[in-house]
Amino acid sequence: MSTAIKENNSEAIGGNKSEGRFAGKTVLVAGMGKSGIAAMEAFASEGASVAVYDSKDIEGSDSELFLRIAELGVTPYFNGDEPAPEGWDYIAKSPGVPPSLPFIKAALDEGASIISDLDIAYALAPEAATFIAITGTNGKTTTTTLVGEIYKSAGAVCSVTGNIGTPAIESVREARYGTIFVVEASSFQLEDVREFRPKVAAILNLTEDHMDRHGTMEAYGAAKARIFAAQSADDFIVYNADDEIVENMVKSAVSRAFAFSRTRELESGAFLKDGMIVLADSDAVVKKYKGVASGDVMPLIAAGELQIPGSHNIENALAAAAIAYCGGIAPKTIAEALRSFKGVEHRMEHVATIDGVRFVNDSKGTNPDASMKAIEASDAGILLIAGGYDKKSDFRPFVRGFGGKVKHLLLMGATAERFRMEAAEEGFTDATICGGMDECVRLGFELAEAGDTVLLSPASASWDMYSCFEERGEHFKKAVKELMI
Ligand code: UMA
Repeated sequence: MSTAIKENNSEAIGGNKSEGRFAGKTVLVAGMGKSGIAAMEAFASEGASVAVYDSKDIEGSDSELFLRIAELGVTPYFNGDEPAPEGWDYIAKSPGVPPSLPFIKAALDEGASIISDLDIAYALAPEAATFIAITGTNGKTTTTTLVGEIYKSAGAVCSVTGNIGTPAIESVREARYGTIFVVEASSFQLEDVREFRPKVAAILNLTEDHMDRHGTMEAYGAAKARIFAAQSADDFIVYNADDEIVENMVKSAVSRAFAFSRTRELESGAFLKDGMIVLADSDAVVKKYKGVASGDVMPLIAAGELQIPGSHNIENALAAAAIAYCGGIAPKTIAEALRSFKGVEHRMEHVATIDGVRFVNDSKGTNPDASMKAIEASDAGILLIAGGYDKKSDFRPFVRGFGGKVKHLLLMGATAERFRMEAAEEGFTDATICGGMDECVRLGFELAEAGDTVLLSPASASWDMYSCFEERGEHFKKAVKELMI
């Protein structure tokens, strides 16, 4: 049980731990992906009465899961079968399930509450757990991984979890006393949190994404701002001082603000000074480390020593340094971890160089802004593989940002046709719609000259053709390997 939960009164989510936090509660788990399965297991073992819903036919597609559901005595609602709205204490809604589903709205009208997977994880965390949570439109995965590496370098028992891949509910149930959870938190996971209270929360940036789900930037920003909603004055909110929207958002936080900036020097925060990544804590926002006088600038490493390319990665490194510093890690340890960090799979991952053509996997580029960062970090001569699930993003600003670096667009998936049209509106007509990944990779290689880069950075989610961006990235890597046979 985390410290903050201990301070909460009887209104806290769940109840008394000794009798099972959710004993006697009726819970409907909506969505049976990774998060839903973890929630079902957790509620069943806590003594709740559990039902599960999925629009798919789990019985027909995943017999192992269906057997487990039967073994736990859980009631299934699958394949169009919807539960009655009344009688639920909690709707444990998976992140990808929209709150607008009619049976969820009806259940809320009948008095049920939505409980987010982060609140469930927080309620079930082991004694003396600490949560660090990182959100933002882009850079979350790299920053979260890097913060995890910093904590590991410091010898901490650390679990890197959340949107990055493992549901936080699963991680907390496997963890031991005193674990530090470094959580990548998406807007889908944050929009319903009530009690989730990270010791250090961070908002990296905010640009247009997930408009199909949130509708407006205001709603999207409000969901992200939930990350600091339960914080107190003892906690920290780390934010990007170069992002005006984020800077304004954190003004309503009661926690202590600690900024990072790639463009200007700060009184307190992480920033660049003469090419060095440095920390300053002149207001003693965090604390004075031994031998560091208040006001001193603490140099970490030269930005050029980072092994992850691009200016966006300098931002990620600054953010990670600020987060870890607020979390109590000594500057020397932060510096060592920054220096040795090699990056994240599916994020500007170098796959192979064949006949002088580089193949780079940036499948994690799931929106135009993320893919823009990939373009910025690459040299001219890009054969760009893009397109996928339609999140209603506008591709025109992205195409305007190509800056002469992209030679040809290889498009696939649900957004291919709209992407091609919007590119043409911007005067970019070197585009081909392909039948899928294999064709994109083959054609990209055919069109490329030595020194060029075939870059997978789709600016779209993967869900129209794959179950996740990792699967898309693996397909790209397999298609590249086949070129070598
Ligand atoms: N489902 C319904 N009805 C619906 C929608 C979905 O029944 O209207 C069902 C699907 O049939 C499926 C299940 O819900 O069986 C999927 O649930 P989910 O989409 O919440 O997926 P999980 O497997 O639980 O994965 C989620 C995150 N997915 C999403 O937010 C879409 C994963 O983030 C995360 O890694 C995982 O929890 C563990 O925390 C992925 C993601 O794409 C990486 N995130 C988005 C992003 O980064 O942009 C936010």
